[in-house]
Amino acid sequence: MHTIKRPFHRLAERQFSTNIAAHAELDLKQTLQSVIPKRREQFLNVRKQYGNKPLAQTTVASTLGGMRGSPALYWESSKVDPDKGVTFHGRTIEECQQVLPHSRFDANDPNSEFLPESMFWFLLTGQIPSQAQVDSFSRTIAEQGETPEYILKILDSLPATLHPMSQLSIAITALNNNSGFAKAYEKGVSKYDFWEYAFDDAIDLIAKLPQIIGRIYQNTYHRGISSSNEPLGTIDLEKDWSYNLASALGFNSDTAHSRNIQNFNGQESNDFVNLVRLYCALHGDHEGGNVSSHTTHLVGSALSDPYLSYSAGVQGLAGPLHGLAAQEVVRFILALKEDLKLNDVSALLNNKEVDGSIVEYLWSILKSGRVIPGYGHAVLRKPDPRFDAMLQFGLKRPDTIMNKDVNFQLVHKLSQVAPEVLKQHGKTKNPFPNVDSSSGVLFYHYGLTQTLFFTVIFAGSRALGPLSQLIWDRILGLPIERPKSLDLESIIKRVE
Ligand code: CMX
Repeated sequence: MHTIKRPFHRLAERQFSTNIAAHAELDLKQTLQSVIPKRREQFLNVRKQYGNKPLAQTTVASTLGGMRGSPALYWESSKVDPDKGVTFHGRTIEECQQVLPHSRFDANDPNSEFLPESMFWFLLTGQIPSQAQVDSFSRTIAEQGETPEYILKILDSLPATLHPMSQLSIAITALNNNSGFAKAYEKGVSKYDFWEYAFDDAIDLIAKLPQIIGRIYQNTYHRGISSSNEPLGTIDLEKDWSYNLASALGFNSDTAHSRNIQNFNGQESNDFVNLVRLYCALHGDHEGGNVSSHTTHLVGSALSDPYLSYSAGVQGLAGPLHGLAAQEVVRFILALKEDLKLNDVSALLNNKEVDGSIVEYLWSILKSGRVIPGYGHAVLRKPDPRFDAMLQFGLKRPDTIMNKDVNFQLVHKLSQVAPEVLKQHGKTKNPFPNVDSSSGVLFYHYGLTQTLFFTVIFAGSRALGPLSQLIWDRILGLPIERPKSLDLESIIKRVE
């Protein structure tokens, strides 16, 4: 392992510059700079003091079984407790909902949700940003939101039949033409300065996701934008990232910035933007071992730039056992509704007969060797608190969702009956709903019915955690990952 010897002179210069002192509040990069020295020192101390201590003894089952339980990864921003679910720098989802800033335009809306920008700030620095800090950060990323023409041309050239996740990973990969990190590396910049370039790339990538995601959606499902002279996905510099993402999708009543393809009124538009905010903030990070996060971290450990690293993570997210599950859940709910002819919300409430037929339906799925989508988890052993938070979004809107939407009611109902069935089935270690159970039906409710597309929005949100970690990987000078692999004979030899 290498030791970082050189002081962060650029950091010191910045911290004491009159420029910063003149402003009451630090921006995101300055806030990060202010927390780096202490954390670096802690990191180096832990490595020095405990470097030779065993952390855990792995088992053959773990090596042959997806490395379950093997504490092999370092991750700064979040932890997943099997019973409590995810915490971000020690704070639960509920606490984040209480303390992280919302859009300044929604100060009086009791149903507004905190911003993914606030979450990114918190993940990266461990500090709760002020409203002014988040407003200014939202502005910064909106200002960087224009996607280069060549990326849009690449997207426009792709067949609409290409999976939207493939389109997304192509766009993110090609965006690495923007990478200051790759250019700095080529110029021979000191490795102690890498993180600043990784930071700039990460912000640039996150900023461009709304337009990229919007373009993929329009091209795939609305035959591009060429037939219309109306604006689409124009970035509103005053508004937050989720607002601009909703605009880019055409799911916004703000026709100055988008086509209003759903004909939303102001309330529907506002609710959809809040759904995007909640969804993206909650899906941003889930410790380091999940496929998308781990892949980003692994590829980044080879000093591939943030665009290449994250596009690799996106490809992992496209797997049906990971990010694709939300689409599977909606398809499952629609099939369940049709097969059992459940078209009326009132028929679902307090109806023991319906409960019985749902249970029977679940058994038929399990007996045919299929999984119940949206249930189970590699780490969690209780209902996913992200599921609860998304469910609450619908429960808080009785007049539009809870008492009106059969799909949402079915998700709610399933969460009450499926765990018992899975427990009796006896295979699943976690018989409870995971995050994917509730998210897709909410998008579906607002007219985003293209289930294949859900994972693309997941990918937009998942940029937050892995890119924040990638910056820390460069701050701490983490080395290239190179775990040991064993063949079957070597395993037998070691344990016999
Ligand atoms: N329905 C039926 N059987 C299930 C099940 C489910 N929802 N979840 C797990 N099982 C089965 C597994 O297939 C496995 O069976 P075999 O022993 O025959 O192979 C057994 O239960 C044990 O699996 P596990 O240890 O509980 O779960 P894993 O850690 O291997 O897998 C997960 C976790 C999420 C892939 C799995 O629960 C699953 O396939 N769920 C359905 C798909 C889903 O909802 N995915 C979203 C996950 C959230 C995310 O990461 O994005």
